[in-house]
Amino acid sequence: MTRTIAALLASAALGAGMAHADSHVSAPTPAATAEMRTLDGTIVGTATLTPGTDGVVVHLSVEGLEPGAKGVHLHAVAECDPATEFKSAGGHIGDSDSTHGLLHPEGPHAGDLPNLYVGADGKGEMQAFTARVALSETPDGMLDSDGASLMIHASGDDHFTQPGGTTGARLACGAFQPTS
Ligand SMILES: [Cu+2]
Ligand SMILES: [Zn+2]
Repeated sequence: MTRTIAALLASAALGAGMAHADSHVSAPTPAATAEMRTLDGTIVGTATLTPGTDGVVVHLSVEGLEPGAKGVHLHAVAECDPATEFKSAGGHIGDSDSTHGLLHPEGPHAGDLPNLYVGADGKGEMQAFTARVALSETPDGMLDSDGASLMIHASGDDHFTQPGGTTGARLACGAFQPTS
């Protein structure tokens, strides 16, 4: 009897799977991922970029960081060299086109994002949607020849102060790699 029910459940699950496949809509998957590392090389988390119809979902998950608000930006170059204190990653994407800050009247930069909040346990998670960047391989795209990176800063971004919004030192950097 139990065996029969298990078999029925298995076939029901299979049927559901087939129905989903027939819908011709596949679940979105990240187009690029980045391993987040601090200056001493410690891996503190992962970032992903998933393209939607008119923008990109950025997801960031971290652990082992000091609690509090951390500024997060998309930087212009996929190069996280600790010897340069991560200055190798360049500035915020679009920093020559406008003013820094999600809340600045003349902003924001294309690469500006909301803050990451790290809890008392050192863990934090951020998900944000932005329509100001694209994952294209064109010069403006994040998968152009010099790529793009995600930067976590030591302090929270006030989304207004110039040039980088009170975010302080570059704490952790991740260079995006295409997943395919
Ligand atoms: Cu930054
Ligand atoms: Zn900026």
